[in-house]
Amino acid sequence: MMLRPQDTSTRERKNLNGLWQFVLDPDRRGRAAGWQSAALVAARGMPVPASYNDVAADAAVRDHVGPVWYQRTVWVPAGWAGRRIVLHLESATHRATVWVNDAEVVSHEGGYTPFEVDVTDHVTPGRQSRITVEVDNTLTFQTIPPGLVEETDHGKRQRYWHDFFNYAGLHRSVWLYSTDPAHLSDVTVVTDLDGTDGVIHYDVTAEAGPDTRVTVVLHDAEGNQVATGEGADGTLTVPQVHRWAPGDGYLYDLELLLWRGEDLLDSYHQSVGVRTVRVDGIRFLINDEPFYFTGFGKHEDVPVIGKGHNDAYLVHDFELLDWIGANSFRTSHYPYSEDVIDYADRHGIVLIDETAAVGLNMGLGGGIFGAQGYTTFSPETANEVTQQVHAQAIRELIARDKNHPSVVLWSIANEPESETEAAEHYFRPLFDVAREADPTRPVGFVNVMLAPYGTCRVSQFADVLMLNRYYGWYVQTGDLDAAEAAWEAELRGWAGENKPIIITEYGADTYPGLHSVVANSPWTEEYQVEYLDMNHRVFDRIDAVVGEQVWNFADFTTSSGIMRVGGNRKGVFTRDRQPKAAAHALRRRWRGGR
Ligand code: GCB
Repeated sequence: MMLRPQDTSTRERKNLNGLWQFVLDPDRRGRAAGWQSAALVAARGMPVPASYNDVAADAAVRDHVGPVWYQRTVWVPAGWAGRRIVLHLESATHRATVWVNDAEVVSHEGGYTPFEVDVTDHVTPGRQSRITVEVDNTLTFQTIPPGLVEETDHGKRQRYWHDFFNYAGLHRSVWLYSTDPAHLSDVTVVTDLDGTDGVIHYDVTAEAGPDTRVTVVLHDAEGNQVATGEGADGTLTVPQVHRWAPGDGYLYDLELLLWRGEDLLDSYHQSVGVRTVRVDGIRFLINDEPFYFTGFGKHEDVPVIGKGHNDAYLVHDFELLDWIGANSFRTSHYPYSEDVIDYADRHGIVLIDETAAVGLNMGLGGGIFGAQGYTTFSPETANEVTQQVHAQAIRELIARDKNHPSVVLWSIANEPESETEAAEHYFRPLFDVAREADPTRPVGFVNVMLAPYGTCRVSQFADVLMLNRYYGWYVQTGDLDAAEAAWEAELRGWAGENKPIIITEYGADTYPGLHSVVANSPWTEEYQVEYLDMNHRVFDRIDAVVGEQVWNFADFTTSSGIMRVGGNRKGVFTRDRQPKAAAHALRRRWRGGR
């Protein structure tokens, strides 16, 4: 239960972004030595938000395995005397422990969801406080995503089964904020349509005494009051509602007010997009209209900053989505910054929202990744503890993003092992976890080519089939005729399941500037276009296909290996967002004459 920090008439935030002091702790000495209790020794400046890996020009930083320490001081505003003061971190990848002055205040597991702690008793308004965060990037069989640290003669080496670089650090904003001791603590909104009326169910929680009460006020985007409500939960009706719809990110503002008598104790603004999502046979319905996803799997990945959130890239990427005619993307392969989700709400971009459960598949070796020879699900590898951590990751994702109209589908994992009995046992309860946390949205997971039609034992639990396929790239390489036949044959199998199918990945590595006049020449810009055309011919022949998301929006950084040339090159844009030929081809398909 958490509300994202916000400035309102009763709330005040202080942003703690900027340069922090930073040291590596490869030998895990910091805790025993009490590094939180003094200024970090021999520290360098490190920007927040950013991954630390590429900021220093130093392999020891880039390839570091284990804890790092961030530290800064903050003046706690004098005006916050008597208020409740909270420290909020939007993410710390992959786990963190936080101290305020000498006191340990909170720890959090999972690199892509927020956490916060009441620090009122540990700070003094009008004085400075020291904030220290130990951030650990280690991945094990009991983390999401999983990994493995190998002790080699040359030091520790982090191995993992996912195809993107293990960037780490404080990737998103850090806040200190204040509220009244009696405060709002959460809100859930669920919307519906009744003819031309919009229906908004709301449920507010507060940490406040029995002598308090909640009211709500709904404004439209022009600021007109359209409905009010009394009590912590209820239903509002909006006549002639302006729906949230793909391409039309219309948002109402639901103001939550917490009162004691006539005194306003707390207020919070929750934006609300009124829309419905439903699966009906092979159709994916938004506002009861069939929706066809166009777009990409993306990454949070940019030069220097790594996985740090950056507003310039946020806006630019959405401009490029608009330019190319994409109406959606998947937050592959982890929950993205809340700034991204908010922006999608406002711009009518549809999201498939994914947990960080990527690489739960030790069969995915093939020379791409550096750790072969393990069994995915076993007492020693991904086990019941992993499953619990995974369940928690699902809960935290849904708790964070439940109120976003842009999010229409939960993806609880990317390309896990799914063809075994062990996988079936592992995943069955996780679908229940997702449905319990959110009964309103469809739930799925992303199926891998290693579990083709007829072999997958997990897709039976999914409302929507999400498939990643690389016919013409990893198989039938450079033979698009053979690829087309094989792909269509498999897809026709899935189409018999009577569920909507979204192709969540299809793509070909493409080295920008490499060309050929001869067809079927992998790595060239021409081949990427031919490859996409082939896929589109197949999709257009199969009614159950309700979406196409190309892998990937842009080139991105991976661990090193002989299958990757300066990272994964399946971007339709380069890492610095220049279009490859395929960008223009996709634009013609997705925008048509527009
Ligand atoms: C996949 C993965 C994605 C990889 C991609 C590739 O199936 O989901 O993370 O980057 O293939 O390019 O191999």
